[in-house]
Amino acid sequence: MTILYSFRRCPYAMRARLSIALSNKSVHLREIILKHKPEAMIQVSPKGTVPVLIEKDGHVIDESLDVMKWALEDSELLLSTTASMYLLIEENDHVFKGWLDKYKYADRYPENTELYYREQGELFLERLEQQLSTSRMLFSDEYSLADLAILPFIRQFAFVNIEWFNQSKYQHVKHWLTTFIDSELFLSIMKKYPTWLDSNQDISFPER
Ligand SMILES: N[C@@H](CCC(=O)N[C@@H](CS)C(=O)NCC(=O)O)C(=O)O
Repeated sequence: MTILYSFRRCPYAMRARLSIALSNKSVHLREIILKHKPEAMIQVSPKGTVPVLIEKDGHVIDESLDVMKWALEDSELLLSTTASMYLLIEENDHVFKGWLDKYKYADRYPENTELYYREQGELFLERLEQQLSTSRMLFSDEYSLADLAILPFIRQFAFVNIEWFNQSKYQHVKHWLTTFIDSELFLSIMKKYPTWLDSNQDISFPER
């Protein structure tokens, strides 16, 4: 059985679970705690980040975007993924994510203010706002790989200061995020599971 090491609130693990939930594949979910990573996970992926997927033949996939591709292989969603979608995901992962961390933990980065970090992050929000002004999702009216990959990070950005976000000017982004958070899909990947311990039984995910 395929195994997925996951952490419920990690946006990278969320994008992996979203893709699996939308696929015809299922995994044995092992919910971990980042402070106490299981030895079995570190052994197969020493870099110690989630998600980590171990295929039936032992092959390890420990980058979230690769887990998405694994889950969605041969699916229309993956086949219709364009270069500009990958570019946007790259901007999310390599630029926006950095500002998100600094905004979220501004006290750890005193060289600039929380407001400064938020404004840097907002440059990406503005970009998304523009795209969402012409379609319900980022590239069309349907979820694309980019929506699934990026939404968990925008959710995190919003919840750093939800009062600010709710009164912000990003009407389309707000609507896009609310639709996502209220969706069956999102609820289905945010169920709470007990922490996996070596002795515990794995949990089948998704519950179908
Ligand atoms: N590039 C990796 C990043 C994954 C990542 O950084 N995950 C975080 C949790 S959200 C993590 O496991 N951090 C290790 C730690 O906090 O110890 C991916 O896309 O899978």
